[in-house]
Amino acid sequence: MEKILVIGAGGQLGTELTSALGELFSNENVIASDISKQNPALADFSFQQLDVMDAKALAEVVESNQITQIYHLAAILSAKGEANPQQAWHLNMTSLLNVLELARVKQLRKVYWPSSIAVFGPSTPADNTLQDTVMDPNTIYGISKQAGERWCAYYHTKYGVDVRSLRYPGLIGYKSLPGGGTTDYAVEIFHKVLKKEDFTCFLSENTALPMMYMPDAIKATLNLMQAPEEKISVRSSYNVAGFSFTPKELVASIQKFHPDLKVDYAPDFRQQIADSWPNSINDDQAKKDWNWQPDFTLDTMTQDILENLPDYM
Ligand code: AKB
Repeated sequence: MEKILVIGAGGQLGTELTSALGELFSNENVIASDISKQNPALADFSFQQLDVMDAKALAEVVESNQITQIYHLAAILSAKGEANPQQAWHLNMTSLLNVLELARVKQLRKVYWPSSIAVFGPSTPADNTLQDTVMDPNTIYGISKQAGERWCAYYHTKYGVDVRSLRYPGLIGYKSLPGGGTTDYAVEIFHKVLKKEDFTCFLSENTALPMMYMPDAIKATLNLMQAPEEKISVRSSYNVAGFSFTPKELVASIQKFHPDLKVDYAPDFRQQIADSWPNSINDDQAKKDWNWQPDFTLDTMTQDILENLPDYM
């Protein structure tokens, strides 16, 4: 029987992934944890307030709950990381090392840790970016994700830890808000339109970025984690793609339902981060290894969010 610990369960991805894991393994086998107090969306789960930087406290939670798998989602994202690079590096790296080391010592069955398209940089070919290509990240978040990928591959090769990872594009969901990313505009705009407010976008209108709708991100994560071990040929982190769009294309998609939406563009420091990331991602390896296929397009996502977001606002 599997007992799962989700670290960073109160965040944008965590709240939805914890629910999905509860459906798969049943809620009593999933322990939600976060440095913040319990998110009301996690009311149906056992909750541990936990600072993953405290290796001893982490080991105690794992031991007392007989945890067999960890999903470690806590991280400082790209835009927020630039405000305090030392802190972002420290949190993103030390927390991962605490988890990997515990997985080695306790022989945990599986570990999940998200990487990001932020591992790519200005010299990476921007269109249809391949799994294996130039990587020169220039945000501290991207640098920590690239180093983290190497640590994951190292723990797998050297100690046999079954750690798996995806390079998420920008994740868009309606159930919770993102915090501190460069792709956050694509969530904020939906809140503005439903409040009938104008939107000022912090990226320029033609900035194409890889994005993914949350149900596809959850599906990709669960598919990867359930794939037989011998199918996992990438032990750093898999490229996965949903779709790519520019702010202008997202606005046009929303305007099919809300023609009165007004947007202006005031690019800030996040523009430079976005410009260093790919426009689109090649995920052939994920398709080949564990049959990855996204379900949503830009327009089907837009429609789904506009229908469902009002219940969460
Ligand atoms: C961010 O914008 O920092 C994240 C990411 C792409 O990893 N959403």
